[in-house]
Amino acid sequence: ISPLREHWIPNANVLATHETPAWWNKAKYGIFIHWGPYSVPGWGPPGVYAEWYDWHMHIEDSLFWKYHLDTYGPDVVYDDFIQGFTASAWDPSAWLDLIDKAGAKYFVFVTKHHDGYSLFDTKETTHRGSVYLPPYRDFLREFMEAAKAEKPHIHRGTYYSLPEWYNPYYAKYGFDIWPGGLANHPYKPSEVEPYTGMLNITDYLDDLLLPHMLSLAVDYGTEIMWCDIGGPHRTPEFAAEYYNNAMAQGYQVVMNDRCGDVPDFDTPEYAKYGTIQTRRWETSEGMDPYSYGYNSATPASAYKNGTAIIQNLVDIVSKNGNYLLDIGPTAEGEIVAPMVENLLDAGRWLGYAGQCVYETDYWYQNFQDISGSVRFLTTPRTFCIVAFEKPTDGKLVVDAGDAVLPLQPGDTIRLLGPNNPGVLVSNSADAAWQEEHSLDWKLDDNGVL
Ligand code: FUL
Repeated sequence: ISPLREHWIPNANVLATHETPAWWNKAKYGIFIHWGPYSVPGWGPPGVYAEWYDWHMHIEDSLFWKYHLDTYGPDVVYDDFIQGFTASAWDPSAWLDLIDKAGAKYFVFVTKHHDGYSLFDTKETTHRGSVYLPPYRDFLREFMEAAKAEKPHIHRGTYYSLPEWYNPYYAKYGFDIWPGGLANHPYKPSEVEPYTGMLNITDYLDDLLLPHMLSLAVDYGTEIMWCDIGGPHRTPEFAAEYYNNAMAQGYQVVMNDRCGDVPDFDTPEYAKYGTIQTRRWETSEGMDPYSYGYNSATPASAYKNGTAIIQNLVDIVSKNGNYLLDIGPTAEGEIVAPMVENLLDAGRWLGYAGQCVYETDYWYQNFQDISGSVRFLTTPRTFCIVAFEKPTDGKLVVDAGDAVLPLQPGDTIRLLGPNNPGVLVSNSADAAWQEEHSLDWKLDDNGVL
């Protein structure tokens, strides 16, 4: 055993010194993938997550409850959707190619949501996952392997829900499972089905949660442990092994703040900070106005378009955050065309202006009022100004409050854009050159762009 292998111990004070690795800080942009049996009904009313179908369908008279009765009738239970989760059109390479062309540098794949259905090999819960039920596929393994082989520059992460709504072993910890508890659900603890796959479980945390999470770390080599909900956990034990294992293998990993303990970064959801945060953070949200899972009721026009994606990304990055943008594929494994188009639009912008996003840092000046339409980003050699609106009169006026922009007459300015990618604009000294390249924007002698 190398000394490195034992560097981390399951002690919260020690684990609290773990930080987000440099690759994560530089990556800025990831794609979140919510895909599971909830993609089969693929429905939710506006403002409610569609991946919560299993929860809301149990609330009498709720919109989900009504929709479920109208659409499927009283005899269909949530678990009946499992057989509809076919992935029949799934092409992992196409997903990865899209993630790459979108300009994202990592993904976070949902390996088990609150419905407890796993998309990886969970030997502890063989009754409820894609490996042990049709279509008998280890989706996570396939995706990780394809990513490693085809897109090695894209980092590989996993979402994992600590709670399982249906699970009586989880309920023993005193938490609500479905609204109204198990009694309100067609499956009762007294029924053998669907618990047959948990015969060796006596404790949810030791016999199910910890082995699942360690498997994601050690067997699947996840680089991002994106837990959800928190609650009862075995996170110090997990984190020590997760970090030691990665160290011994020579890569660096990160863990979010929903594992119940010792977080590396914070995770505002459908929300952003308005000011620079020195502690690392990541906003996650769907392309859908309010769902991570696929919602067939959302009109495509409501998805975030390329401009919205870029403005969110730049805004977040300018305040020291990352952006984890979610797509909800269909049960067949398709990412619907308008989502693809919008992702590619954003990717095109990143293709010529990505140098002002990736590997940048927030501008340290005390410029907190970033509600306006420009954002600032820095690298050791460049200072980027991103304008969200194109100036109508060809002149960009930057109001940086009391802060002094680190630009001076004589600096070289490079205007990045689809029509003049990478064109170098010298400052006012060379008006003829500017004219020739038909660029209106230049620094005047007062340093005004
Ligand atoms: C939340 C979950 O309840 C949502 O369904 C989604 O997975 C989001 C990322 O985290 O807490």
